[in-house]
Amino acid sequence: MSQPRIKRCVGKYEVGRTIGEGTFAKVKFARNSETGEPVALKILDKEKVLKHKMAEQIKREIATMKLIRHPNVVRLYEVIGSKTKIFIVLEFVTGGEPFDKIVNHGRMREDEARRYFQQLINAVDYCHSRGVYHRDLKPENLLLDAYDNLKVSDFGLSALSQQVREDGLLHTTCGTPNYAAPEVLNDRGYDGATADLWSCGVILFVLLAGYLPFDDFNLMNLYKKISVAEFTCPPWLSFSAMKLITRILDPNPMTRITIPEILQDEWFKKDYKPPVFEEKVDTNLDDVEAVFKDSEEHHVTEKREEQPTTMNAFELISMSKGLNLGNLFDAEQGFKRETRFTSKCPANEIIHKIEEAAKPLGFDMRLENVKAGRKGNLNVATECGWISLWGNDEFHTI
Ligand code: 3AM
Repeated sequence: MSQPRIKRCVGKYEVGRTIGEGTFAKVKFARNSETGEPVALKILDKEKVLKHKMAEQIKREIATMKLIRHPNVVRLYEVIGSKTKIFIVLEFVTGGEPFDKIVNHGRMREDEARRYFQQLINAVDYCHSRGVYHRDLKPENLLLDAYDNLKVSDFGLSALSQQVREDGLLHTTCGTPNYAAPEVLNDRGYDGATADLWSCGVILFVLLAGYLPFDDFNLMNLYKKISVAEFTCPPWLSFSAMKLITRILDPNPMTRITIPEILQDEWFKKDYKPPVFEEKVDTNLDDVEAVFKDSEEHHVTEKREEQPTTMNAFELISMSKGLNLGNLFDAEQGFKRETRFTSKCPANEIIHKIEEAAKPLGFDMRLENVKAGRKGNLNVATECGWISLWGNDEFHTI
């Protein structure tokens, strides 16, 4: 028989299954119980965030992200905090990841890759123009919506991934430097804009080639290859695609192609559609402030509730003495009937409904053993004059 479902709520969000483990957080599916809207909840450990004195930077980044509205950037709706956790409420993106397509079907046609790349550049350009840099662009951060549009996630949340670096988790969860620019690996300080562009170049290469431009089992060798941009384009690449990739994967950030130059590139320009987005964004940042204040009044509660299980007909029959088909054949037991049902409604609502239905029929209702509380039992006894036998058209008096 099905077990009672545990319902977990964070504020107004009903939390569901785990979607995945990101680089710095667990991601869960959730639903806004007021609007029914699905969301993705990124869950962070508050203690870790605060321990590393990253709060100010993370707060700034989250606040900036709330101001970003772009069709190719995963929307950050709000941030909420409980006593121990920080929940970043994000737009739920349903179409999977473009890199799953490569894993399942191999490299993409140039037209398809170009469309994703154009959307990626649109997102990156928009965020850069607002002073937000990704600093960790890689396949896991690219999602697809139901209309096959690219959405970049974790934009501007670089403080969070740096946090993981300090925790040492980078080596296990986001340990791959394959997408990082040479100047990022040198770690001598870098410009976020040009570094992001390099990663876009690696992403474009993977979309078109089906494999990484820089790869080596040995990390030192990999670093060397990246630092001098040692890669070879596959023979099936068009000359103009190859030219663009080579201009992006320039190891010198000072001479690397810029976004305005990419927008003028022949290969890039084909079928380009400029993005349409909301210019005016009116956003309240009180929630961001509240999460990082340590007073209890700002915390949401995390609740776990046992949900009534929805039962199928067989489960109902097996639970219920009254509905045991044996009763129909065992004369000794008489016609005592018991019907069980489950409902998500509160007890008083159920009682009210039963009374409403029973009164006009002249039934005498008695309520027994009503225990208050979430899991209290409720027995309703009624003296009734009529009963309908299951599967029989006639009514029998008892
Ligand atoms: O573990 P996988 O790769 O299946 O796609 C993201 C990744 O899935 C998903 O959560 C996992 C860890 O990052 N994810 C992240 N943000 C998401 C969002 N806003 C998301 N899925 C849907 N909507």
